Amino acid sequence: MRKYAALLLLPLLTAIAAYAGVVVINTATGTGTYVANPVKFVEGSNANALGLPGVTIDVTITNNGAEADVTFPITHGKVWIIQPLNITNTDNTNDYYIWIKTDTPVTAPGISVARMYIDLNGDGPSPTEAVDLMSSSLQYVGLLSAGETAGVYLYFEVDYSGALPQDATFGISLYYSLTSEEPPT
Ligand SMILES: [Ca+2]
Repeated sequence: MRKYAALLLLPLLTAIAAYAGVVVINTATGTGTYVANPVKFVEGSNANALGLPGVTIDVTITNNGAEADVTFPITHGKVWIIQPLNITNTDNTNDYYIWIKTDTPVTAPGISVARMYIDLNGDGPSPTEAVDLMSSSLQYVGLLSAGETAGVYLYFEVDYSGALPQDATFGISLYYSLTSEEPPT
């Protein structure tokens, strides 16, 4: 009786060893098809205009409108920089959902408020179109309609006695999508 039990056990151990050594490989390929970027940065109405004495609102657009760099003056008090930049939807058929993520928040001393406004409907900046440049979260702005252009506004509050504070720098990313599903960041 004890002899049979030993014989049955042996094939079972062999089967387990065989499964552990099996590897199956499936494959996939991918192809990215280029299309022109439909939503892009373009120069605003005050691009390259004199902001305050000594400082021009300097705007550089690169990578077919996918990237922009803006320099501008700020000073003591409350400062608006009006449309250095626009965001244009060159797609005449589709609306796009717009988010802004502040990648590099403003941290300069003396700056208590720093906002970007995306005027989606041409009636000027409103609180619902505001993006906090002092917070690094992804912020939904709204829908940019087919063929429309949104004006970008910057707003700062500087309360600082004595000499001017250091330069205020920030970095943002513009997210756009045909669907309202919040994008990964
Ligand atoms: Ca507006």
